[in-house]
Amino acid sequence: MKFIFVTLFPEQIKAAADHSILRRGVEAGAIQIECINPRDFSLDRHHSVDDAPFGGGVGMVLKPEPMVEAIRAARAKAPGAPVIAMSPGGTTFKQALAETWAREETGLIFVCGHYEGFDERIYHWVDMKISIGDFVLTGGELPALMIMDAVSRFVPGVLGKLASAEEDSFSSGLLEYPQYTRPVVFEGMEVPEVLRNGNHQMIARWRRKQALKATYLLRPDMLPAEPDKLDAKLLKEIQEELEKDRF
Ligand code: 4GY
Repeated sequence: MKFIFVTLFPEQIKAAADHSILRRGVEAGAIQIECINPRDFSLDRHHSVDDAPFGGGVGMVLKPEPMVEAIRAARAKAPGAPVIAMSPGGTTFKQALAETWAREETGLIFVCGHYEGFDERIYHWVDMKISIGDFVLTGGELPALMIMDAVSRFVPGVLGKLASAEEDSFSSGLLEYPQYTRPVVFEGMEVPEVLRNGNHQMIARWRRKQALKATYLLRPDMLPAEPDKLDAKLLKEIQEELEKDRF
């Protein structure tokens, strides 16, 4: 899977991808990361990439020429790849999109802005605007890195053999069940007995119930509209237990 970043700060991208699972993914050849710097396409003497906004106001705006030439260079390296601009005003990124994009054989192109933003005309060369949440950052690099990270987990060869992105929280449609490791008792808090007795059917049932309970309490909007027989039974148990605990 090829990720191309159009960015004025390629070092930030390379540093973030140089650790842990992403680094292994690169070393294994499962993902490739490339950066294209608009500054390399600036034609003036000072290699400038920004300028003052027409109409006045604070800050600087990214000039269209170097930005668009950098996007063209990215498109040439990944023909057919969607060009995604990171913007707080875009559509909110979701786990389902991470799964979809991991199957994108053309790769992905992220356009990262800085300062007060892009000259509006660059959006003519962009396929979509994506936001990672309702807040404003200093640049699009961190959002683009977050998206690459979420997408990479679904690319074959990135997670270890035993881990699967499809099996974890959100992909299952529920929040994660609690996990424990040694010691059995930590500062007076014990690992639930069911996880230690080796009954795999009971463990699976307990985990499903805990995932449903966490989702019921924290993200009821994510619960299945039409739960199957087991989920319906577990949800009923959860509600009855919570009701009992109120007194
Ligand atoms: N939130 N989601 C975000 C962001 C920074 C000025 C354009 C976000 O995606 N991007 O805050 N980006 C801005 C900074 C130029 C990008």
